[in-house]
Formats: sequence, structure tokens, C-alpha cells
Amino acid sequence: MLKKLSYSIVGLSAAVLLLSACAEETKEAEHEVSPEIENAIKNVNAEERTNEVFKPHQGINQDPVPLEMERDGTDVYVKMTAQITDIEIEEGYDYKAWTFNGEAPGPLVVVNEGDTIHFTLDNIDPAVPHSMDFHAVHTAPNKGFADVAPNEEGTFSYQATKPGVFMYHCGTDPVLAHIANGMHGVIIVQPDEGYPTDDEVDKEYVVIQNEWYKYNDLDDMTNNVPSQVVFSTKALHEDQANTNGTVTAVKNEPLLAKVGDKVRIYVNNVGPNEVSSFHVVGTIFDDVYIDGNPANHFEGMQTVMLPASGGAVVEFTVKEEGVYPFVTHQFNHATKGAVGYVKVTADGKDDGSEVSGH
Ligand SMILES: [Cu+2]
Repeated sequence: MLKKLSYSIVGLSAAVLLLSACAEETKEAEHEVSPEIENAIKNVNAEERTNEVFKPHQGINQDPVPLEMERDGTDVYVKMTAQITDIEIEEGYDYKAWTFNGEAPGPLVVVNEGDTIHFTLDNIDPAVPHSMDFHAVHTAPNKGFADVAPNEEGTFSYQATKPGVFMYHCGTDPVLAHIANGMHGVIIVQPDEGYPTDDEVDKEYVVIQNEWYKYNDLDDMTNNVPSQVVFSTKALHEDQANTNGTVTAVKNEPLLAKVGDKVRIYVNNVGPNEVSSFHVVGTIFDDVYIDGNPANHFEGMQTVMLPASGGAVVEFTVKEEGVYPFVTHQFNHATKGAVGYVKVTADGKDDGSEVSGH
């Protein structure tokens, strides 16, 4: 979006230069700036205004902090921050994101079916209340997902009774602005009995899809199409990458596998508005568990539809070396960034080879 804006400014400058050149030849021309150009200048200014940083957040860029998580039997104590952190969602374009822990999507949370979560939100955003809505729990939202005021902490307890790949997000009004500004993430609740295909899986990863709109512009978030649609990956195991949702995140940090591997991806589409048609180019999903629940088992799927907030566990086999892009098959969104890579090599390590295509 910013690129487009700068192109149009360059275009305008050229037009203005051209006009000035004409003006030197005939003085009357000075008064002949066309209404179209005047309007275009006004629109550029309007666009710049909508990109102005929300006043109380000006100059704030809070460093990311690690997720705090401790277990005592089946009681799990999770602590996160709500904070304001710059995220470079596209080369040269920093978005002053509203985040959990300085990441967008926020940190990955993994618990077991039946665990009780004791969640603390430390709201270090100095200006805006925030909250936490875990899709993995049953609670009265006005109590369990209540707002936490700026510079305060709130603690909430609930049980994770169903296995799955669930979205979490800030639920503070206007919810759309809080989610679209970056306050979303994924919680995996691991099934008690596991998945029937656990023994077949060689590699497993987490992938999240989200959209970005004009900075903090509720009108754009409500009525327009996203400026960027992106993937991120969160480290499920220690040696894995942990990225924000940016247009190049899972191209620069491809998922790795070796020839013959069965790869599992825990995938979620946090939206906030768009559906994802999740597809891995060059393969077919052997097994799919919709929303990550082992009871929702499908086989032989080409594309899995993820509603906004929806998740899945998808498993596929990579039969030869190469680069397998994954996309949302809504290609208008793939074009805006929603492409990542699974890189398959003989030994499962990144051979440093160039990735191209898509
Ligand atoms: Cu919020």
C-alpha cells in the first residue's frame, strides 16, 4: 500500500514538474492546475492522515518479551503482555502493531486436553484497555474475557476441555480494530489420546494466516479489502523459526522436510475478516482433522477451508526433492503475500538453494 502511495506521489511530482515547465513558458498556465490533480493531492494528504500513529502510541515501541508459562500438574499458568510494537510487515513498512508480547500473531500456547489455564494479562499499553478471548475454553465472556485497563494486570481461569487448533484474540471493543492491529494468535490443545496418525508423522509445524489493513483505520478494516494477507510460523519445537505475519516470513524461513516425510501442519486462519483456502502445491492432504479435533477426520483433501478463526491439522507426504509452496487458493490473497514454502531435501536440512516460483 505504501509503495502504491509513493508511486502516486512520484507520479504527481512528475505532473507538477511538467506543469511548472509549462508555466515558465506561459504565465497563465500557473492557474491551470486541473481539478483532477488538485483532488489527487487532497487524496494523498487524506491517505497520509489516516496513516498517522494513534496519538497516545506515538514514539512507543515496546521490545518483544518471551511468553511466561509454568505447569503444576494439570494447572498451567500463562502470562502475556498487551503491548505496542513496530512490526515490519512488508519491506520498508513498519506497522505500529497492537500485540501480545510484541509479536503478531502472538506467541504460540500449547496445553493438554483437560488442563486448567490460569491466564494473566499484563497490559503495558499505556492508553488502551485489552483482553484475551481463548476460543479453546468455556467461560462467560463478560467475566473470563473481561477488559484489563492500561498499566494493570488481570487473571482469569478456565479449563481447556476440547482438543484442537484454536484462535485467541483480544476481545475489547472495537474487536475488529484490536484483531486487525495484531492482537491474535493460536492455542493448541493436544488431544488426550493423540491423533490416529501420530506414529506416521515425521515433521510438524505451525502456520498462521492473517490480514493487515491500513493502520488503525476501522473504516478500511470494515469496508475494504486487506492490504496484505500473510503467513507466519511459530516454533513448535526448539530448532524451529518463530516469525511475525509478514509478506515474506515463511519464504525466508521455509518449513523443512526430507524426501518421503509425512509433514503435519497445525494451521489456523486468524483473519480477522477473510476465509482461507489452504492448499499445498504439489501434494494432496492424506489426513485432515478439521479444527484439530481427532473426531473430525477427513482423507484425500486438496484444499481445506478455514473460516476466520478456524483451524485444522493437515498431513501430507512429500515424495521428491523440491520446493512446495503453500497458499490460500484465493489467489488475490496469495498475490498480497499469502505464500510460504516447504523445502524438501535429501537429508531434511536447508541446502541453501535458491527458492523461486510463485
Ligand atoms: Cu486489544
